Amino acid sequence: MAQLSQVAQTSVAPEEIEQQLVAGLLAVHAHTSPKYLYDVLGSRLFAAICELPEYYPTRTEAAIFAQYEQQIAAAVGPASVFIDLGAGNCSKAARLFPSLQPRQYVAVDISVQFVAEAVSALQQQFPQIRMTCLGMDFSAELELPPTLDMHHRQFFYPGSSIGNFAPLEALMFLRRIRKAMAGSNSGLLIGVDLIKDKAILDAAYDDSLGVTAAFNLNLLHHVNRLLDADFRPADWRHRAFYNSAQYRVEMHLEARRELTVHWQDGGERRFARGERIHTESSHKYTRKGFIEMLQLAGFGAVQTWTDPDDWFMVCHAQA
Ligand code: AVI
Repeated sequence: MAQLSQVAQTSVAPEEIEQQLVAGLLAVHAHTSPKYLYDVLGSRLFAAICELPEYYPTRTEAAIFAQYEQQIAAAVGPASVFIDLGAGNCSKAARLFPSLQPRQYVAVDISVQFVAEAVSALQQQFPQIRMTCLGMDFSAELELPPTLDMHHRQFFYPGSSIGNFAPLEALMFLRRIRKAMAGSNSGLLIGVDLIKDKAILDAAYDDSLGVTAAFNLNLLHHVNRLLDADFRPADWRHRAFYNSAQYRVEMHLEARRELTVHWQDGGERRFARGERIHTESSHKYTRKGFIEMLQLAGFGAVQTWTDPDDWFMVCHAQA
């Protein structure tokens, strides 16, 4: 049986996490990073969101990959080192393996344990592909092992996760990816959610079963564990809406009554009734705007594929 060639983890110090969380909670407009939505339960709730009728991105992107499989494979080219950023259960990359035929697969995720299990199952299905797992918060820095081939590096960033960065951060992130492609024949395959009717966007982030509400409220349990805080989810309401001036869906938690939250070392914050914590932004792009951003980040030729409604776009950008 083929073995995983490498499993490595870089982790963020707990003090850094605490400082970042407290600074956000004490800000005039309280906010938390969207990464705190993803503890074990949060990741499961996100997987459930992807199955919801209102949440179109996952199925629309999958349909684009299925319809344009051959064209996408031709853009990526065979025998690549396929680097999956935020690999999760690796299912999106695995679906492309038969057409892409990568030489090596590198699954990168903040949770190396979760991804390592998925990769060992995949390794048995595709013994000819060398597989590596890297546990890292690649949103902050992208340090790949020096042993990894510099040539034919193809990065994969599906699911419109790029939208969870503010536009300037997204540009910096794309620049870091571009810099990590020093060799020839490299590129980026990325999924991007496009601007559309507000009603469709509002429903996608505030579904009728309340799964997205549970996903958002679960952040409070996660923060309670990380900060030894006393948030009570019942005191908070999920709010999600498309902000058309900023081209982004915003998720907030809104206090149902006046309350004070306490955390370790005597920290506290009073929230007025109706006051909010901004927990996530999901930026939407136009095709033209995103191509311009790729060019600003230093990429070369770009190819795009969309669904018939132009709701979602898959792009391949050459180094
Ligand atoms: C992971 N990310 C691309 C999702 C999005 O659509 O922004 C997260 C999400 N938040 C609420 N629903 C889905």
